Amino acid sequence: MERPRFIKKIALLGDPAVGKTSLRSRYLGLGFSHNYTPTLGVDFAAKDYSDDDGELVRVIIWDMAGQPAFKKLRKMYFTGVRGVLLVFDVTRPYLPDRQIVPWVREIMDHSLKDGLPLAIVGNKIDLENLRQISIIQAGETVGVAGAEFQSEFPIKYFETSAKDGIGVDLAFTWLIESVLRKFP
Ligand code: G3D
Ligand code: MG
Repeated sequence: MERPRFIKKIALLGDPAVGKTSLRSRYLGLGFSHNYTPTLGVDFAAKDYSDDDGELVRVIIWDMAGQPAFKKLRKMYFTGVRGVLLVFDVTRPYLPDRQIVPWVREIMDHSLKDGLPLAIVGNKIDLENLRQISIIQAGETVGVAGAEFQSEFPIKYFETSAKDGIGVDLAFTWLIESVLRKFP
């Protein structure tokens, strides 16, 4: 097996049951299942990614339990994280001060460089009839998150369905490429 030249660590953050573990399985090509088991603590998986120059990068994707009780544990695993996928569920009411701001502050507390490349992900867009956060409100979260960052890090909003596989590769690929640009 070819050895990757770099290892980059990214993390999935967001409230419980928004779809973090499902997005990761989808990205890893493991499909989607409806057996919800809350992630306990942290859990990781790796995927090799070929960058533009055909160089192999091993991406370690940490799935962090969203429960407040795991905050201390998340901190321990945050060392070396170079990018974050911050997930919310578009079928819940729009509460950016709770869905976005605390997570961005957590990222700021743990990252040495005043922020990190951040993909904000509105998940479960397949549940159209249950949707409570409009695409316009969802897009505004980029500004909400950006206001917390002290320096220039790329932030972008993506809409996904882990269930149907929509937007998932796009979000992960953008994040990984942003990480490779910021932390070559
Ligand atoms: P978490 O890791 O953020 O805690 P999970 O969330 O990935 O465990 O998902 C929580 C629940 O949401 C699961 O449902 C899962 O199947 C569902 N889910 C995740 N992503 C999507 C999506 O894109 N669309 C739909 N419709 N459901 C999704 P259950 O039924 O097991 O509670
Ligand atoms: Mg989980």
